[in-house]
Amino acid sequence: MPSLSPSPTASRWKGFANERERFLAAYRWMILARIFEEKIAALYRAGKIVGGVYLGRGQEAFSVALGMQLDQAHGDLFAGLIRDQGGRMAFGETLMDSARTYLGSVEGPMRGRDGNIHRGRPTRGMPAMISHLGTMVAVVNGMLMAKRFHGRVDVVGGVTIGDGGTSTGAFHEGLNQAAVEKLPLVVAVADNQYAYSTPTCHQYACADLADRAAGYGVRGYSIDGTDLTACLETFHEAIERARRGEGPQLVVGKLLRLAGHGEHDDARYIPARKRQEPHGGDCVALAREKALKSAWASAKEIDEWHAQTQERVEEAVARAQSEPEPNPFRESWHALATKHLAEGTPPAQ
Ligand SMILES: Cc1ncc(C[n+]2csc(CCOP(=O)(O)OP(=O)(O)O)c2C)c(N)n1
Ligand SMILES: [Mg+2]
Repeated sequence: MPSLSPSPTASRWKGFANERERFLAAYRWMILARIFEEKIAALYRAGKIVGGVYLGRGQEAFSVALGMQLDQAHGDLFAGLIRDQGGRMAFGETLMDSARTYLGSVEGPMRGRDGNIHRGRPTRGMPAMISHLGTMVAVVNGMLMAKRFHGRVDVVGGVTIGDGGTSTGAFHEGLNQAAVEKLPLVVAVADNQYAYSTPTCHQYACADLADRAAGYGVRGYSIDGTDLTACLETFHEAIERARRGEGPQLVVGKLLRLAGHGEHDDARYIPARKRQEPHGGDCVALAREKALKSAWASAKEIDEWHAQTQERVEEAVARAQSEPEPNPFRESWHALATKHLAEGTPPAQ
């Protein structure tokens, strides 16, 4: 979506000519994710969305910085969770795939049969999300091992998880396996201070989740997940190290969930003072401030990006709303993974 397209020459900024271009491209993905999710939340409140709506508000910088710097065309993988609208789109998911899945269109990758966040396109490096926390690590491990068996050792898999998800057995088993197999895996832990209403003091006893990296024998990073530049630089390094064969990288981003667990939750258990504390800021507002302060963009330009994005989102949603739902009498209810149904391709008539 950003007009600032990657140039093949630069390396430090992963295909972008300079820091400004990379930063603004990421910022514009963040704006798209924020505006799209606000629209989806409004539709949810109007009763137009079936199932839950979970927002990545406050986590866009951390999510986009990983998704944008992985290389879909090269064969990299990105497995996002419920707060990764930004990362998914920055990696390569189209706005129409997102809109169609939320609105139950038969034209979407899940043929309108699986809702909202459980969407993906495995053949394009995006496995469909499994809700059971921690399990996506093993899924990406398996995809990376399959690539390895086919001689591809230069692809990287990105997988995201929350602070709560790191307490599961599946997360431990997956990360341990990736470490032992030295898989090119980048694990992004969005430590947003809550799992539903459980604060992190009841979630883990170590000082920082990145401290666990040593126990797995992997490299750990702990960063301010609201600082887009820090996110971009850290994920750039983590991806490059994984690609060079240095094994899994564990990146922990400190931030705050700026929404309820889902839109059904008003988050009244999160004290207002948290927003004034370190890592409690809004990464989209902070990125705007930095863009203005660095004279990388003017307020007018940013306002125009917002207006254009809003229009694009309205168009995508209107189009998805005008499309049919799956016809229960004609639809084949086989798993979407079966060959003839893969990723939304309709069965041969
Ligand atoms: C194994 C498992 N246990 C419980 C749940 C129910 N559940 C869904 S989201 C969630 C909270 C997740 O918190 P966290 O990992 O911190 O992610 P966040 O929602 O904060 O992004 C829970 C407990 C689940 N999906 N899977
Ligand atoms: Mg959490």
